[in-house]
Amino acid sequence: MYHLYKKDTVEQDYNSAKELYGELGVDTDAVLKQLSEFQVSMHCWQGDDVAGLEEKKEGVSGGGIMATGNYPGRARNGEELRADMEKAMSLIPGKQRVNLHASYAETDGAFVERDELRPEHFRKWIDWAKKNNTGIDFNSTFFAHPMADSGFTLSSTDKNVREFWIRHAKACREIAAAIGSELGSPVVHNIWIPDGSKDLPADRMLHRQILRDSLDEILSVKYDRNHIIDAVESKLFGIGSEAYVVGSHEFYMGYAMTRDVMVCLDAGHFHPTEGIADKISSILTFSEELLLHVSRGVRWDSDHVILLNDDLLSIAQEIKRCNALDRVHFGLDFFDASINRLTAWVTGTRNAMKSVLIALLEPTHLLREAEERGSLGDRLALMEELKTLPFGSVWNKFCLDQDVPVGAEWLNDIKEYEEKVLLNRE
Ligand code: RNT
Ligand code: ZN
Repeated sequence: MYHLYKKDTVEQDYNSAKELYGELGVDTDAVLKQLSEFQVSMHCWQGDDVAGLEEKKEGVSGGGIMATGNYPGRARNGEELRADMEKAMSLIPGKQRVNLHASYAETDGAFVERDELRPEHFRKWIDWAKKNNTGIDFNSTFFAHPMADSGFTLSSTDKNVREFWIRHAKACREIAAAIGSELGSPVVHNIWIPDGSKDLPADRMLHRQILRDSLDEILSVKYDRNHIIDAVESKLFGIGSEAYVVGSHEFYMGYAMTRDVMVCLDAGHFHPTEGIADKISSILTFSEELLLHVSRGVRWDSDHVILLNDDLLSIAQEIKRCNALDRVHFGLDFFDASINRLTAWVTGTRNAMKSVLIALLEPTHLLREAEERGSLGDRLALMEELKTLPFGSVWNKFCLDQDVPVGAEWLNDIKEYEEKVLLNRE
């Protein structure tokens, strides 16, 4: 059994932290309120290793992404996936949205091709979201499908292939808009394609022009922004697309800025030492909104469970310092099959919330004052001193208020769920 916190201790610690932050000009009660309204978009694909729920015609191909590991208990159907996700969410303070992929359609045993998907194929997800009072986000699925086998989808030179995927994306946007309208909360619809090549292409431009035109065709159908917000996600390289990725960062920056769609920055899709935090203020200078896929790159993999490390903290800090909590959509994107999948979800999502809490607790005005005075030594020293403020006491109080386990207590719940539920799955 992991240590159980005493309510009184949590309250006492919070009160002294509150006093200290108060002296620095930070109102912790107001921060807790703000944090309780902040939404993290939790990705369903951590629960089943990105397998999806489709009735498959034949074997699937990966598109350069894969979850490694074979920890027991993978969700095998929609019911199990939703139950696992619900359990994980019960251990995370704050509000979550549910991020779906088109491959999580439920079609009652019938094979439905990706370009024929309809809102009703997501009825179970929608009803479940309503019951849990959460929003939904959505992704077209351009991988794990025979039509993606050539390594090209929307940027394919083959008209048949290209048009199939254009129809798919159009169907997905219709689904997203329908869900957004039904739930009364705009659905973020994200497009990521695996297109690229293992070795040096002779014509890099051709596929990019085709991709531009395909996207224009997809986005020519207009929807109410209160129902759907479109995003495009870049990548540097993938397995099998080491030398060339059609949808690079520069490509989508240009596309998004000229077409008024959101850029999606995935933290794992850049050079190993290149963080995404610094990009936030640049993009928000020109764009109203921004989508993040918060992930963790480790060498060639871009999808490890996120840690409360400098990368994550800098992202949250930038959102706060740009005063852009309502302009940044905070999505998670990691998948680990080598540990209990709920542990992965809960660890990563709690970390996302913690990072935002730490950022909101920052007395940014003190840093700005030092900067304005030109006291750069003070600014640096202050940033370092702020690192040891008692944010943990505020976090524990947040968990207590939100009626979720404090500290590592939640691992007890996971263990019980693993024994009772997960280990009974074949
Ligand atoms: C792949 C992209 C993409 C996917 C998910 C499943 O490199 O990051 O966002 O991980 O959509
Ligand atoms: Zn991503």
